[in-house]
Amino acid sequence: MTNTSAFKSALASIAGETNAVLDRLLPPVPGPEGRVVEAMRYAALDGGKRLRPFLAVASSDLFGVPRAHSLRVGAAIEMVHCYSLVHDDLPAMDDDDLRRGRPTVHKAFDEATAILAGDALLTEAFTVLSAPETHPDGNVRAALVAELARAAGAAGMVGGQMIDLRAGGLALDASGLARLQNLKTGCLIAIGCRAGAVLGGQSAAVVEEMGAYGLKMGLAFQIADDVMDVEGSAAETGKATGKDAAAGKATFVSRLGLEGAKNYARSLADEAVSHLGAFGEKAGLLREAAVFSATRRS
Ligand code: GRG
Repeated sequence: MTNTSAFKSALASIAGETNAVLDRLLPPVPGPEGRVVEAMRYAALDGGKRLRPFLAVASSDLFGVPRAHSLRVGAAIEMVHCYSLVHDDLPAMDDDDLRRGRPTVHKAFDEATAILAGDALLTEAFTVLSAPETHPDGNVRAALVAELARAAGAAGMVGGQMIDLRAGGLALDASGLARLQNLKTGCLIAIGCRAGAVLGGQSAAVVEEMGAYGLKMGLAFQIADDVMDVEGSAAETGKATGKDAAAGKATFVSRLGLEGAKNYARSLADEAVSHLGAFGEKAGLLREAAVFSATRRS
């Protein structure tokens, strides 16, 4: 098996395990409130690469963390990711009709239900992290809660989304774009890598090193998204393409050119890999994940 196919098969297998955990964590409920749970399940099940759970599990594997723990952390991060997609697709934000090859949540349900489903996915993630099934040590659980809160909030994803919504008026250059994307997308990608080290009881220095890997691979991942918006089709990506150019949005492609953006993504993947040096062969899947992020087509 080549390294890349080993990565793809690990990604698929962790996605399958994550889907089963999410299914168990989000059971349908009867009564009128059941509609929001139905929308949460629509948003969180059936679809998505599950890259963030993969990173949480593969990073945890470096430190011998039981899968039962790392899969719950991966599922919690995925809930936050799914909430961000549901809200990002709303008319008040990106106004998208298609996500993961299906109608977005506000199209399949309605806007109010989509807002509530996103809110409930976000809060449910913290219920999962704070439960003893996630880790027997309350200090570790508190550290995970703090990590996810920081990554998702105004100092992370929400802050990045705010900059993005204002970006038209900010005339961002490539380094301004990198900051935006580190906040908007990178923090939530990096948190899975950091969480693996936290679950494994590692020092702050190791948590930082894993986070640096995650941030760089996350930026490569985002640049590949900009490239796909120019080169990809909706059939390949499962969402509308060509939107950035149509909206006149600053992207890595508009700032660096198509080849410049691809080269930057590749060099970030190399930098990401340089943070894994201490783990030798054990980090093979994470190295491949960085390459995938820089060169992906979906
Ligand atoms: C609404 C608070 C709030 C934040 C939204 C992350 C985000 C912030 C919006 C997503 C917008 C977007 C399409 C960004 C491009 C990169 C990205 C995060 C793509 C989606 O992630 P994937 O490719 O998706 O991991 P799947 O469907 O595979 O999970």
